[in-house]
This record gives sequence, C-alpha cells and structure tokens, in this order.
Amino acid sequence: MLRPDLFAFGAVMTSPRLSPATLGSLKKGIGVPNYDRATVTPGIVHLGIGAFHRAHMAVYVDDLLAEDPSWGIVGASLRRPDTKEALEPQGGLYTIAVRDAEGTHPRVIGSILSVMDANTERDALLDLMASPNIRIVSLTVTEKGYCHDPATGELDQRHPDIVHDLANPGAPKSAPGMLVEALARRKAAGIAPFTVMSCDNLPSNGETAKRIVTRFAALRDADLGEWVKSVAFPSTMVDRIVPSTTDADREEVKNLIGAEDSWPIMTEPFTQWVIEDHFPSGRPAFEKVGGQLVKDVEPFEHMKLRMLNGSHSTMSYLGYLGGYQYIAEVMGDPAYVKLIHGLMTEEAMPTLDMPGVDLGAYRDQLLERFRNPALKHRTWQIAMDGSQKLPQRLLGTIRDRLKAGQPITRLALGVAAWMRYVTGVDEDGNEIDVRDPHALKMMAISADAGDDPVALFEGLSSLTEVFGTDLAGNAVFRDTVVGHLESLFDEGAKATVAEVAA
Ligand code: CS2
Repeated sequence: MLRPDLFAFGAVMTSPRLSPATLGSLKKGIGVPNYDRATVTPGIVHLGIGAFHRAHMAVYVDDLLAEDPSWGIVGASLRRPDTKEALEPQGGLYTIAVRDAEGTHPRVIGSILSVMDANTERDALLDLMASPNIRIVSLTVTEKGYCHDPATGELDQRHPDIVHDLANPGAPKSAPGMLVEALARRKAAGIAPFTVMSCDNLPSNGETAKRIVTRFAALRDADLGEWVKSVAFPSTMVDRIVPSTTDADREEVKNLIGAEDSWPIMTEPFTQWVIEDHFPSGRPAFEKVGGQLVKDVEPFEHMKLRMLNGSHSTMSYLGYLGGYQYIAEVMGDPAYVKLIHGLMTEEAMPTLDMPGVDLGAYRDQLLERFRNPALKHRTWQIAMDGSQKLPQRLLGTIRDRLKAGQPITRLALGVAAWMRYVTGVDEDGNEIDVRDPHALKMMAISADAGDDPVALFEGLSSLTEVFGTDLAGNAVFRDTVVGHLESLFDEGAKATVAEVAA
C-alpha cells in the first residue's frame, strides 16, 4: 500500500535549491563568496552570460570583490531567457566545478548579482548600461554575435539583425546595436563612455569590436560615430575549456554541494586571461588574481587561436567523422595525437613570433589539457559555427605559410574535414546536426556537389565571408584540400589521419 507519510519523508529528503538563504547549509568545505554580497554594487554589465563567462571572468571578479565591492556583474542574455530562469531563483549564485583526474572540485561564485533578458527587459538593460556606475561592458557573444564578415572583420551591413537595429535604433537586438544605443544614451546624458571589453575568440578582438561598433554608430548618425571613436576597446585573450553542462553533471554537483543548482558550470583547472591595459574609466585589479595585463595582446591571441583553437577545430571535425564523441577519446588515438602535435609544431608554431614564450612547453600543456579524462568535451560542441571560426583558427596560418612557400598539409586536412562535416552526412550515412549560421547555404552547396570533392571544394571555398577572395584560386590550397577530401570520402577520417600523420 502507498504510504503518504513515506512520500512526505521523501520530499523532505530532496536537496534545497542553491540560494543566498541556503548558502550556510551547503556541505562542509565548499568554497562560498568571502564577501558580503549585500554590499556589492554593479560596475560591469556582461552581454552573453553563457557558460564561458561564468567559468572565466566571473571567477576573477569573485576573487576581487572582498577588496573592492564596486565591480559586481549584471549579466544579460541577448537570445534566450534560460540563464536568467536558472540563476534568478538562486539569487545569481552558481557552482563552478573544476574537473581533473582526481575528481570534481566545486566552489560557489557570487559575482553575478542578477541576470537580465534583453528581449523582455531591453529598456531597463539599456538604462543600466547608460548609468555612470557601469564602467565596463564586457562581451562573450561568440563569433557570430559580432554580425561581421569573419574573413575581413568588417560589419556585415546586410545581417538581418543589423538591418533591424538600424531601422529601430532604440530597440536593438544585436550586440553592436545594444552597445551603440547604450553609448548614445550616455552621450545624451553627458556621461563618459564605458570601456567595451571583448572576451571572444577573435583575433584582435578589441580592435575588431571597435571597427564594427564605430561603423554601426556612424551608420546611425555621423556625430555619434565620431563620439564612439573615443571609446576604449581593450583586446583580451581568454582561455578556459568549458564543456556544456549535462544532467549527469547537475546530479554530481548536487551530491557534492548538498543543494540543487540548476546550472552548474563544469570546467578544467587551467585558466588564462591576457588583457590589454586600456581602461580609461577604471577597472578591477585583475592583476592581483592572475590576470596578465599587457600592452599588446595580439601575439597571445594568435598563439592561442592558432594552436589551441586550430587544433580543437581540426580534432572536432576529424574526431566526429572518425566516431569519437569526446576530445579525450580523440587523444586516445595515437594517429590523431601525432597529427595534432605535427600541426602545432611544424605548421602553426613557425608562424608565431612570441619572444620569451616557450611554445614547445605551451604545446605540451595543451596536449595535456586535451587529454583531461574527466572533461567530457564533445567534438560536436566544438564543431559548431565553423564558418565563423575557420578564418582565425586555420586560414590565417595557411595564408602565412602559403606566402612563405611552406607546406600546409595538416592545416588543409582540418579545412577538408570541415568541408566533409558540413555535408551533414556522416561516414555511416547518418545525419549530422550541423549548427552554423550558414548551415542552410552550406548544405545546399553540398547537395549540389554530391560526393564530388572538386565540386564541394569549389562550392564551399566560394563563400568569401569565410575564405576571402584569395584562397579559392590558390593552386596549392586547392590541390591539398581536394586531395584530402578525396581521401576522406574514399577511406574515411581515421585512415586519412593515419596517412597524413605518418
Ligand atoms: C572551442 C573553444 O568550442 C570551441 O570552439 O575551441 O571554446 C575552446 O574550448 C576555448 O577557446 C578554450 O579557451
């Protein structure tokens, strides 16, 4: 017979929800904010409050709030309300769970004071961004959030969100539109601009953001365009691997902390943040908590994009096609490891100018990070948005090597694997869920090409927003990529990797 009293007992046993009220009852030893959250005031608005920001910048800020509580973060999501829905009942609190071979190490972060949904709270968010206590607006909106042409780094004026925002400047949807409207409100109120800090994986991300935002402002109004030129856009190089959270992760974190967190963030021990020191309206003392403040971030960005992200994208396409679900699994295949080691050592490292940095040690550390067996980082996750990623991860390196007359064998295999992947059909004939802003265009190209590697190369390399106008006609590039594509179609990814790595 059903015993209602037992059910009631069961209900009592469920874990409480993580929140300011339950912080004191978490399991012993769990790190919690070491400052009084009630005294923290917002100094930063962060656009794109996804997992990456919560594993990276929000942690650096959390480390600083005891010393200076004027830098709390208000997060905003431009697309989906899910982060707000998860964090609001938790008063902005969430767990970061660091995974290494020994286990999972949780800590509760309190630097995010609240989350706003730009779709439903647009005006309030813009007013907050326009208020004098907000001195930094930071961004992780992913590559596609810049509404630019990835090959040139210029604003894409035909982008539907940009067209919308130019027609409705007071109710913008895009990140450039939001930034410019908030800056316009500051200008009108006589308030100095905030500093815009991009934390996305783009080369010269500050300069790129500045080019896009000033162009958008000038299209709105010439005076505003001039004023926006005075805004500071420091570049940053950000690095931490953050796989998407799964239900199994939620369960594990609940058991570890003794409370239910509807969106914990899983990550690795490694973290790096190199920041251009250009903040005329002030900044938190990031250098006290591990941030590297430098004059010129560009060499660090190139190093990371070409070595870490170039390897990641190459492993994601070849790994997915080869039947590997996670990066750590790819790293269990010696031929793939040899390929990636060679890609970094022979092809990427010679294009980098990094006095004082031991690139060999950097590479070895990357290989170690990729091997982290506890980090379930899906190849499919990294494979997303390739059209936005390829230019800075592989194609820039390829261009430098072609100019110098050097071989591009492994890099071109990464490009060929992307072309094979975006056909949307895997090696067993099953559908691939290709996520990319240009997915439809790319699938139409590959439907026309069938399994003819030359036609596929010609169709995809004619996407000038990815390949620019120089690569499609380069004979070395074309022959190398087409040769790899033939092998990928005929022999499959694993055999091709073994051949190229040998
Ligand atoms: C990855 C990056 O998903 C991807 O494209 O390459 O998110 C990568 O994990 C980070 O840049 C590491 O800092």
